[in-house]
Amino acid sequence: MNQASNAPLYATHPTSPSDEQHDAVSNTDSDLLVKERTRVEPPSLYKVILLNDDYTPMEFVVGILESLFYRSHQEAIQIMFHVHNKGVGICGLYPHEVAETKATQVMSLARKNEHPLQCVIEKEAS
Ligand code: TYC
Repeated sequence: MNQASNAPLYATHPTSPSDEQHDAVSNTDSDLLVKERTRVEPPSLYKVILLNDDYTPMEFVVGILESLFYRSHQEAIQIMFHVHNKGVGICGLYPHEVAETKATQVMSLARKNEHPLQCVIEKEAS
């Protein structure tokens, strides 16, 4: 191994709002070496929301919640009934790209099975 034995093999990145990134600083001979500290905001989260309809079978919605949102069977049944009774319900909270992908997967699986199930995403208040 041509690396100091205790050096990490990967780059670390901030994990909480209080974390700071230590930006690299150019250091030509004439520059002062000043450590810049830039605060990094955590990524915004988006709710993936299921909408109720009169035709999508309950078991199909439960299956979606188990397979795409990794909910337990009991949780999936609870969320499905919440949507059935209240009209809308949250499947999960994710960064934007993940939320978009989940919603697209829900709609795609629903259409393949000829169900009118609708799924939208909404930015979480921050
Ligand atoms: N209301 C549907 C029915 O009675 C079940 C359902 C639940 C549909 C949740 C959509 O997001 C949904 N078969």
